[in-house]
Amino acid sequence: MFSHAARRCALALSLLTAAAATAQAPLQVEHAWARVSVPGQTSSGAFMRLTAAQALQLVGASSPVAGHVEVHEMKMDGDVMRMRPLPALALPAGQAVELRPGGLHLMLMDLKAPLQAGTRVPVTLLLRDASGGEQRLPLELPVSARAPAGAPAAGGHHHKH
Ligand SMILES: [Cu+2]
Repeated sequence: MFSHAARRCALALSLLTAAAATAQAPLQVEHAWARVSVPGQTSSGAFMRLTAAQALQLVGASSPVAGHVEVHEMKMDGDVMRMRPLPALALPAGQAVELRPGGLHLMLMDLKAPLQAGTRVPVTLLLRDASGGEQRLPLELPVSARAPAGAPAAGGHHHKH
């Protein structure tokens, strides 16, 4: 009986810890990955699912492996898929926003070296909250040729940068 109560107490404590961690990380990031690049390729995409606890905007990103990083969206222009940079991507509270091949994505531009499968690349997200405060969220993205298990599949559109 006693040990059962003690276990329940330990569980309650770990839930509290989890709640505290959530309060410090207002953005949930899932299935993050970056696509491999071949030598000579100047840019590559990074993808993830973002769910903000409170409304946030993704206003930029940076990475030591890229000259600069842009938030891109894909849009059909007639029958041609084109992408354009977004100055800010809204992340509504509690709503998952998918960055995936063929859709919204982070573009790692001016790559300094090829992204190799099996490695990880640091990418820092720059976020702005409703009161205008900015915060940085450092991530480590696994580099892969394709979306990891559980990540949304490609939208079916191939594009060139
Ligand atoms: Cu792009």
